Amino acid sequence: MPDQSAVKAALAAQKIETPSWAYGNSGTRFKVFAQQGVPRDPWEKLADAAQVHAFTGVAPTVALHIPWDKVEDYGKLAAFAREQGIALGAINSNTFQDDDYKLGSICHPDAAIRRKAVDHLLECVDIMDATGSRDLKLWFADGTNYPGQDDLRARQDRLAEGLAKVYARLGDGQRMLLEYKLFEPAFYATDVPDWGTAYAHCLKLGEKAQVVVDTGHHAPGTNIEFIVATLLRENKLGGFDFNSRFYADDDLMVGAADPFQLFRIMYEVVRGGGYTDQVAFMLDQCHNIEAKIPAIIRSVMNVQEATAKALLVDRDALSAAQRSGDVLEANAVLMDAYNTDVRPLLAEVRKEMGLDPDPIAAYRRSGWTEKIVEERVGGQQAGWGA
Ligand code: AOS
Ligand code: ZN
Ligand code: ZN
Repeated sequence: MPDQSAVKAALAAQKIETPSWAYGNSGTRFKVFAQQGVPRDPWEKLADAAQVHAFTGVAPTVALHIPWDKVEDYGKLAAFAREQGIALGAINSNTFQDDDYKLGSICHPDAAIRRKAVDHLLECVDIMDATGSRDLKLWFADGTNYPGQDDLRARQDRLAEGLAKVYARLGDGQRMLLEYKLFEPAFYATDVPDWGTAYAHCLKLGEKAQVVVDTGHHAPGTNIEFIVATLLRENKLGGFDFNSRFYADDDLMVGAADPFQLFRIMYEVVRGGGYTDQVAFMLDQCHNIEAKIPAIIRSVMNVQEATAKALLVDRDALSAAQRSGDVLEANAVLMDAYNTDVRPLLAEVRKEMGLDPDPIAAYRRSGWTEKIVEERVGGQQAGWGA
């Protein structure tokens, strides 16, 4: 059996990044239901993120999205984050909300549009310099809707060219995380549709380029843990965008739709030596109908629970069963860990960290919700419609 104190230490050391856009109002293309007390600017998003960290102890960074979180002085924003007891995390670029990008951004047939997109990405690296962020997270909405609309191979060439320009600008200790997505908003062909395409580009770019796995970006039934295992083997897993999906890119709370899948993913992370700072655990979610801060706390806890179960797998017993070809026993060892109620263990970890064992109850008692509802009038939309 894994050593309990080592498991607890590993859980206490976990870092889960929350996304700034999860704190703002969001919805589907049918309706955005505004909530009271949501942040009106990036500063207030950071103040909310600091609450999540204060009650969980494992959410010390917040991902920014440019331009949704545009400010005059990013150094000042980073200093404000530090005052709140947190830090700024990955910088997410946006090359999808401008009329110019109708036919794509860095894959666009027109060189002037490609230049504009690359300039935005370079600006994001400038922002990383100011905030001290390590990771530039790239997700491209580029693709085509109709066969023949554009040349699939030429688009790959343009993608490689644009990425290389941004890669060349990365400083020491900075990384580029390339996210793939099977579908949406392009429906016939997406320019970075799968881990293989992302991997091929990252491999050519160099070691500062890594693949990011968004759990909502696959076809139904995809074995995501296999992708995780493969990328880790190749030293190309840069991180995760965690969320849950029932149908498509639903961006629901991680661990809500399929906690077993999350456990299997976390097991491959642990098994593959990926439980280090090199693999970023980020949330990429929108809380459209539920209260946002408690939902983000719940999401962090869901990741912690899956991680705890993954750490509890009796790996010696598992490999003994695997070596002897004992199919049922091997499966049982894995399921034993998955079926363990890890909530008491995590409550102990929290107590040892000086935290309340029940972060959601503690948050609710804190009066923060009442305070922001009273103080903030006219909350900001996350910027993300669907
Ligand atoms: C889009 O589908 C991707 O998941 C992005 O990672 C993300 O949701 C968006 O870029 C917000 O920054
Ligand atoms: Zn994502
Ligand atoms: Zn997504």
